[in-house]
Amino acid sequence: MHTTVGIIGGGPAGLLLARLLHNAGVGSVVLERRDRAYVEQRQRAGILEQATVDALREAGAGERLDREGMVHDGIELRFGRRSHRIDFPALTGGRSVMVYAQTEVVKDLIALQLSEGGPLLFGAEVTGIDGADTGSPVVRYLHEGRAETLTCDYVVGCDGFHGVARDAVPASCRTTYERTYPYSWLGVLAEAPPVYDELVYAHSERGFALASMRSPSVSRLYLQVPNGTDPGDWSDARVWDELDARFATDADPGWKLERGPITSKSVLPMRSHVTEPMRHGRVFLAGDAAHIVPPTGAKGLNLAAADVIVLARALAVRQETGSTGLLDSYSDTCLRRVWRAEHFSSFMTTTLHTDPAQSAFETRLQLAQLDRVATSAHAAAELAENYTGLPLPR
Ligand code: FAS
Ligand code: PHB
Repeated sequence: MHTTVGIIGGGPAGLLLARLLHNAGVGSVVLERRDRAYVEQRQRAGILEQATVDALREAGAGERLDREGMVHDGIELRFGRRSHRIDFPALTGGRSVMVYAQTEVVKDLIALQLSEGGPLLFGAEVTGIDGADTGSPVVRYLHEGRAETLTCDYVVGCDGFHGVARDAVPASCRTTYERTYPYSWLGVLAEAPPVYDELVYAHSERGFALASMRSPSVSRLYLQVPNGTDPGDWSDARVWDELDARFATDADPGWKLERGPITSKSVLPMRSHVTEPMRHGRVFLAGDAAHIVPPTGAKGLNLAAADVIVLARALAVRQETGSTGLLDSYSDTCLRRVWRAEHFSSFMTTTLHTDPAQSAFETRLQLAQLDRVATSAHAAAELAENYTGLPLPR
């Protein structure tokens, strides 16, 4: 098979790229290792920045998003047993976020791609890329037990953190930046109506907690837990008791979450990771294949979308005019945004979580920073601007 753009990975980055290229008349093929059911049920992000929502609408995937997505104009911070609301539109000149789960974004994009797009192959495991430095790189993959090849003008690695595309950037040209964190998240999905209108981020001496949602009847909740935690050690009752303890405030001591059956429990380690450059020859990296952020800033999915929005425009301009200017600046353009999001995500993570080894002095510094956000419009605006997402490079 030959195509203009070979896309490795059918996650949000790969699927959105294929849609934007389809709409720009640029041919592509998506190779996804797992089957459709697996990719569509994989619980991940839940918050969409305005730029991501705009791109999904432009890609033709806005109909269900606009019908079922929940616009949120703020978040609540809880710390020192008090609470403070961050008003996004007031602090950012009108911006907000959308609560719409990654699972639903992926379902919408897959349905579109299969109904009116280029080839999307499930169960196609890419094993390597040859000729990244040539004019026609070749993607090797296994499909239905057969070894196959796809020749391309360009290859885009949207294959996530554990993918193979990153290896196409020779170690001699690649720089890796990484930070790990001394805690993880226990994430639960519960058939329980969220009793909070907006997401609640809580700093407590017992550790971090986050109350998010998937719909008016399904809650998505997170607890800071030690690395290596076994979800099996957390009974439903223990999860709910701990959540209530961490969200407690003096102003409303009776406030409690509505409880319901917990349908999934998983432990997510925290990591910050950046690979530079995000391009080598005719191979480009996008999304988690190039960078990982801890989810406290809700940036993961949105960064992946930002990468492919920039790349789709660059590939469309190259096809229309032959100019490779935007392709040549792709890595630098995206890395500026990536490092901003890395900084914000690390700030949110280290300010809101309690490192088991931290001193009482460090805890005081965290509370002083949170008090600053609660009492200074400038500090609150800084958080709101980053959370709602900085404008994409034009
Ligand atoms: P993805 O990892 O989503 O997709 C990569 C795809 O490539 C996968 O479908 C994989 O099967 C496929 N693939 C891999 N190797 C392949 C190969 N060799 N051949 C073919 N296909 C291959 N972000 C938030 O903002 N909030 C959250 O709560 C949140 N929770 C997360 C929970 C987890 C467990 C993880 C891992 C991430 C979470 N994130 C969260 C971040 C998440 O949203 C990612 O940023 C987002 O999925 C990135 O999308 P992609 O870059 O498309 O990578
Ligand atoms: C989620 O809804 O899964 C979610 C929301 C905000 C975050 C992380 C995860 O910061």
